[in-house]
Amino acid sequence: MKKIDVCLSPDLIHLYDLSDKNVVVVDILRATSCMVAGLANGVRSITPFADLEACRTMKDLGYLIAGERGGEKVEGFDLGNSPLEYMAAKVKGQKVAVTTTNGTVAIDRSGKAVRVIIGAFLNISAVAEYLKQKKESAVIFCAGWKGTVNLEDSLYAGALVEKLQNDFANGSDAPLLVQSSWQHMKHDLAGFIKNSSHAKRLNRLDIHADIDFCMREDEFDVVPVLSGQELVVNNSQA
Ligand code: 3SL
Repeated sequence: MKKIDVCLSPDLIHLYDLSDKNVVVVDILRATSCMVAGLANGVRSITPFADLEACRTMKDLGYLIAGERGGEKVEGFDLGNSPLEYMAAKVKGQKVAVTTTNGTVAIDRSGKAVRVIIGAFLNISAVAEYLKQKKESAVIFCAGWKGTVNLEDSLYAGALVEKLQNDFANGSDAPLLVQSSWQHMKHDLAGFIKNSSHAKRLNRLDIHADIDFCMREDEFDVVPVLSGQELVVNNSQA
């Protein structure tokens, strides 16, 4: 039987052999929620960069450049890191290059995987169905915060493990851990997330609408996958 495993921090990913697995990268607040929202709303492609200055150079190649540090839009960039910005008319049909504190770092560290898939609550069922159709085992890779574990990514992992439980066996104790947390907190997701460290960090930016939006389940049915260097909507079922 295929296995599902969960990596709770980018600093632990070296412990996982990704070479024969699909990886679902998740950064609920807010990087992967932005990517899902953007690609579902007509953004042509999203190219992730761990390095800010490398991302900035993409402006000269005709890309819109997006990114945050400390949650705030980087000076001189076209977009910050709000999923609502990614759905604006000016972004439709455009190629976006993006850099964020944790999300794009996790994508960067997933390079050895068979497929890199972008997950969020916004497309959770679409991702679950996609993984079920594939023959490979999978790792849910939580972006966390600067190497530490966070609540919202771990709860997403628990929710996805729950959706996969009939098709995948647990690869370690981590899926069991996150699934029990999800079962405990899913009835008041917004309430628990409000008390998470990153929601508190973001409160000073007054972006409650972003946080509420990122908690919505199954708003979109797209599955973004990494194709070469860029994330695109999976159309081919490749
Ligand atoms: O760390 C990240 O990748 C970001 O999503 C963080 S923030 O929500 O923009 O602060």
